[in-house]
Amino acid sequence: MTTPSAMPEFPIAAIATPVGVGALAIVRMSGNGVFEVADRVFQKKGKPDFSFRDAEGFSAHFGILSDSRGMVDEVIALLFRAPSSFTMEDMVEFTCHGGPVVVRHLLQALLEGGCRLAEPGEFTRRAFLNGRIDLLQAEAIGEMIHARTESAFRTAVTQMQGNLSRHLQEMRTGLLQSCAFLELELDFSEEGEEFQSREALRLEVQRLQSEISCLVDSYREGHLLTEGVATVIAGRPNAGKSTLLNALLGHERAIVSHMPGTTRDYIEECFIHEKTMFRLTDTAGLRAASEEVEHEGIRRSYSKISEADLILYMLDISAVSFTDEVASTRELRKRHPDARMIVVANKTDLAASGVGTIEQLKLEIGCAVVPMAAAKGEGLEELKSTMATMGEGLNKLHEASVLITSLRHYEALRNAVDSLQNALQLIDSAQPPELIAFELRAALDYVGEITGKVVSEELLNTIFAQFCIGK
Ligand SMILES: Nc1nc2c(ncn2[C@@H]2O[C@H](COP(=O)(O)OP(=O)(O)OP(=O)(O)O)[C@@H](O)[C@H]2O)c(=O)[nH]1
Ligand SMILES: [Mg+2]
Repeated sequence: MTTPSAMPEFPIAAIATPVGVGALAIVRMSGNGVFEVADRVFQKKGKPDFSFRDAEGFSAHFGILSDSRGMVDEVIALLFRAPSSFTMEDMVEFTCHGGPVVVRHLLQALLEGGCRLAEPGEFTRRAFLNGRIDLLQAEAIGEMIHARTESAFRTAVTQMQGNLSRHLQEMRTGLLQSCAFLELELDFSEEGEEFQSREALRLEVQRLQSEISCLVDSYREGHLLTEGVATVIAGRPNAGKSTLLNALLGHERAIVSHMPGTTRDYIEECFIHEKTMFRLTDTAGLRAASEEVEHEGIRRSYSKISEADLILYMLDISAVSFTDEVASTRELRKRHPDARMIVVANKTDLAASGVGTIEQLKLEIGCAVVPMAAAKGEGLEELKSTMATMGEGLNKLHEASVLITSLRHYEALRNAVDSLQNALQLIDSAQPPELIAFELRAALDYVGEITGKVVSEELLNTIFAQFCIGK
């Protein structure tokens, strides 16, 4: 499974902390030969004979680090001996003062000393290739670093601890057992012996299929946790959509004007409320547009609506053409049954008969209706708390130990469910064991793709390319 680029022929080095000014920064290296490189560039204070080769693992040393032009900085060197390190290789980490130029010089010294610059995610990739973590855990590290909400963070931590990995491993063991029985039958085909009755096999495959299906279903909530709730503000021109976007964000992001058709292209911004992240999209108002640019804007509005987890349908209650708006919201709900919807009845300050109409709307549309005067910020808190109820459900979910959050895992598991479904059909139609075993093997491979038991070079490249250099 090792590859030319991942072969530990050269030690690798990279800056592990963000570029910029800070109190401290870390430059790390890993692989065969890091102690020799460290000896070339580092001089321990008061111990001229000190050598990393003789020092113990988990030891810290204070000294001067120099490149070819002289002293770079006073640093602390942390030494890790294989296999007790993040990558399971020999590692040295230097903590220096956190200036961008200092850090660059330090890295330069390590490159001159015999390291090569690490590729993105290469430290984590080595940790995976050397068997310290599986692919799921490696991805969880990436998700944890990028988590922007408490719940996304908790889910990543759970995944990093290996709960999902263990669950998948149990499934693989079950599948392997059934495969082994079927393959034994092939060896004893002349005797026509069954090592596991077809009924028992059927029950086992069914059990695994329903367990995997549960995981597949958890993706809907899981991806909302990590990627945020895709929330689209839609409605007719001039309803006050851009005013609402600005009010939720707390700053003037979108242009607001009394001219209908102001917003042409959609605008996306993140908004975090009560631990949940919402990806807000303000869209062009929906109407029969005569002009080409607006027409394209409206096409994009519909496309965003079709990807939404939550639709905030906004209407101007002071001008509401009641039957038209009821028809529009019903149509949207019919077309997007999976998305949740909140109707925002805006401009209550202008509508004398507002309250009556809102009650009517609730009855006619059958979903949450929040009255609002967006321009004054009235109703904003009620809307936020209605949005948060969706978030609350999500925040409870992270306590459930296994949850699918990545599209890659979702697709692999869906393929596994399909293969198991094929296997069930073959069992029911009394097909020969080799055909059934073939489908079980396929399911086994799909599940194995997730943890990295079965994995291609291309897949690894795609996964680790998303990491930063130094991780
Ligand atoms: N009276 C009143 N006016 C509002 C309220 N909310 C927004 N408006 C006004 O309504 C007009 C349209 O607001 P926008 O936020 O631009 O509306 P929009 O839905 O984004 O419009 P398009 O981008 O054209 O689709 C502006 O003049 C706003 O000041 C409100 O609660 N009360
Ligand atoms: Mg607008």
